[in-house]
Amino acid sequence: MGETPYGAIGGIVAAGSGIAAAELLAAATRPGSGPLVAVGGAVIDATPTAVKEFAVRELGTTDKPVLLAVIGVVLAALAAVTGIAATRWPPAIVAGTGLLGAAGAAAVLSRPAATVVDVVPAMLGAVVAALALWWLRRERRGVAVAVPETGVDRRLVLRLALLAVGAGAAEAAALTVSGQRESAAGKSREAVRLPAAADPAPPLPAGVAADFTTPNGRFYRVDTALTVPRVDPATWRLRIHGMVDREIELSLADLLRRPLIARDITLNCVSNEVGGPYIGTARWLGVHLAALLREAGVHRGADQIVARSVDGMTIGTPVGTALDGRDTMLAVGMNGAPLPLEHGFPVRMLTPGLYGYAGACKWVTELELTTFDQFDAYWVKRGWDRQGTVRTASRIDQPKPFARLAAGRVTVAGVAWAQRRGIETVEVSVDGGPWRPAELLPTASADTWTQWRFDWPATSGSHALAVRATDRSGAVQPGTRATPFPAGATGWHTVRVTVD
Ligand SMILES: Nc1nc2c(c(=O)[nH]1)N[C@H]1C(S)=C(S)[C@@H](COP(=O)(O)O)O[C@H]1N2
Ligand SMILES: [Mo]
Repeated sequence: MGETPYGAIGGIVAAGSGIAAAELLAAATRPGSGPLVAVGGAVIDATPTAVKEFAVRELGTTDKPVLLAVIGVVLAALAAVTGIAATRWPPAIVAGTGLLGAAGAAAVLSRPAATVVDVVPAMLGAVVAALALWWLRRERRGVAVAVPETGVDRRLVLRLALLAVGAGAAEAAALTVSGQRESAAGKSREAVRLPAAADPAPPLPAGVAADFTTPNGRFYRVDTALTVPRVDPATWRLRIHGMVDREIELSLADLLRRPLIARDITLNCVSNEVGGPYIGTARWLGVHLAALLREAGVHRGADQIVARSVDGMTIGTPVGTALDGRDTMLAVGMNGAPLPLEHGFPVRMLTPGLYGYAGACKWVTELELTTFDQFDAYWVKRGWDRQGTVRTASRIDQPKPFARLAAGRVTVAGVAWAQRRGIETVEVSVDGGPWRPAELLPTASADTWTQWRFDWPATSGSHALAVRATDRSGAVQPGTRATPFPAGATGWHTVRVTVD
């Protein structure tokens, strides 16, 4: 083997050692503050909206593993280049590891919750990587170690193996430590006892479909958190401040002592494509926000609530949507259980009628009363609509696209939603023909989706089924196609099928 492959492998092994050391120190001292996740977070924040939309659309929830894999490949390439350069020009050791360490430290500092000491793991990583590269320098003089026939440098191979094993062990230890924290977070969630609602959800109407409520395990998840934030419910606090007469600070126990409401509410993501999966309905338990805001005394002129989460997300919600009588809440429970960690444990916002990015901050710790003029929240900075009002929309769930069906009676079914306004009618059109009314199933309220059914006498051939909804304000869902950016997709969901 020549210098170049040794250099490349050496570079990768040295970088792996540095990263493992950094991740271990971070996991042991401040979980979630490691440089790898920080780089991922910085990349997510810097990713242009078009690329984010593409990732959400094409990759769904695998977008995060894919991102980590891409970062891994890029890092390996940079490490290999550093390693090769180091075989020719030793100062490259310091230059390369220094640059990678600085990039890691910068990414760590770019994280909202970061403090200066959080750069220590990245710096340690750079030093470990540099020492490893130095140790791996191929001996040119002195003891002859190369076996001439094969060109294999035994001592170098041994050192590479030792470093690889050490890095593997450190990485395994880091994963064990964070795994333990994770199960501790899970246990503290299980220990939370939620009181019953003082104002319970109206019972679901008779005849509601079995899949009206989305089970927690099947509820879509959309967020920018590369690792799920672990919030200790014992130390969690919510601060309500800004343009208020009296600041309020609440612990979880304080929150749970207040009268709780339970409501069925459909939540959906503005990034959902026409026909997309990012929508679900759950029975949420929480504290009505209006009461808390009245206690705080919101100043005249404050038109925006900026919710901040432990991971630095900011979500701007119009003040009006918390005070106009709708069930805007600080939710603590979802379908009879404490909020799942990935859905915002211990507390999240929920605003009926608004897309998640505008009204549903997870892992929330702060509500600041301010104005839209004064502050742009995370997604608004990236060009998304300020108001985030849910558009009237509908989806065909059955039959599936490109299904092969037998001729005869076929049930076409799906959901339609227009939270706050409610669904008035759903219509289906076959092959661009007249719109025919679908049967609406019972639903909980205007804040939940409406399930629908349509009996279709299918004849053989290939057919296009389209659906459109009309909400109770009389607005008909428009057929014009619009992308999710900047205010939610429009267009009729159309499914093509073949009937034999
Ligand atoms: N802290 C935090 N809250 C967040 C987000 C986020 O990235 N971070 N994403 C929002 C978006 S875009 C949506 S659609 C909903 C999704 O909530 P879910 O994952 O519980 O379905 O959460 C909202 N709350
Ligand atoms: Mo979203």
